[in-house]
Amino acid sequence: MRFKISHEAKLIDGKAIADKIKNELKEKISDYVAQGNRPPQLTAILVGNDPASQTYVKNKMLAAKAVGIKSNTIELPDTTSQDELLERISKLNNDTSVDGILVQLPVPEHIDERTICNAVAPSKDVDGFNEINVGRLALDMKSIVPATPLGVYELIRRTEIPTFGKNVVVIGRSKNVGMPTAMLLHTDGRHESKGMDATVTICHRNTPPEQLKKHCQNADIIITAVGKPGLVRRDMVKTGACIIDIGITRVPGKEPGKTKLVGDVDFDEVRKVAGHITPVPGGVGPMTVAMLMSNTFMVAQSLAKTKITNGFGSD
Ligand code: L34
Repeated sequence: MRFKISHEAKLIDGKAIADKIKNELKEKISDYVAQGNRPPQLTAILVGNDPASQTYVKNKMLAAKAVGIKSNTIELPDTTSQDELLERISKLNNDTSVDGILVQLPVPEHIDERTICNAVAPSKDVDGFNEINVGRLALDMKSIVPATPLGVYELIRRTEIPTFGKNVVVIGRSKNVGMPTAMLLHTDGRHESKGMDATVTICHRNTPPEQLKKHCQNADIIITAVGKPGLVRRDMVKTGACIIDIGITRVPGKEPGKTKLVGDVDFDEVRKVAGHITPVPGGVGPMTVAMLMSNTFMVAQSLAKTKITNGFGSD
């Protein structure tokens, strides 16, 4: 009798893990409120009407409601000037009833993303995009960590994928996703910030395809955040590797007029060799939303403490 070699990667169910995190948070927030604190408050600003951004913000508002965070979305037209947006942010920074502030990205082209991210008070910056939080993360200091990289961190940690001394490839070097993800993975776990002690290689658009393949073949964990369907193929993946797919692209579906979401990984083929793999949708996306809730609760707690110690609600 001949044995058929069949193998299928374990699915990392981001939605289920996100639900678990939200349930844990719901309990903690309910205890926090029972102790006499007001519920945490999250305000999102959405400029323009990009359908994907609308979906993501809607998912954030639904999650907030589910865990006991009060939330509000300020919707602004895409003609909003940078000064008007800065004025809105400044008002929220000074509003003691608001804990977390986020400006959903991308913002329209006439608005400078970095100026906007830096305008959010570091203490209320639940996205961790302010230069103070980015800098603190880079220095292994306690900081607010961006939700998507934090989601990837939690997926790896809760799935018990070993990282210490392992080879990780991060594909994509964006400041909001690729860079902070690489930061969490390569840094020393003994510091006050989170660290996973892996050997990290960062690949990007200027990495020659043959080199990308070589780096990936050597990786115990591949994390991709590019937005290019089919980028990670089966021949690039070591048997048993863990694949985390952050890419989200909308492509035409099977039925005419319908679309579907796909990641950067050739899922059906790669799952035959990988050890673990995240799906798209239902992988990193729901984790981003859950970790934003976690950041909002963390910020609310620290702002509440600041109020008690200095008598003021500001930073
Ligand atoms: N300021 N801008 C700011 N903060 C963020 O953390 C984000 N990000 C990214 C885009 N811009 C941002 C998000 O919120 C990506 N992102 C995000 C959030 C939620 C989901 C995906 C990306 C999500 O819920 N994904 C679902 C599918 C949603 C759908 O049907 O389109 C999933 O299962 O992957």
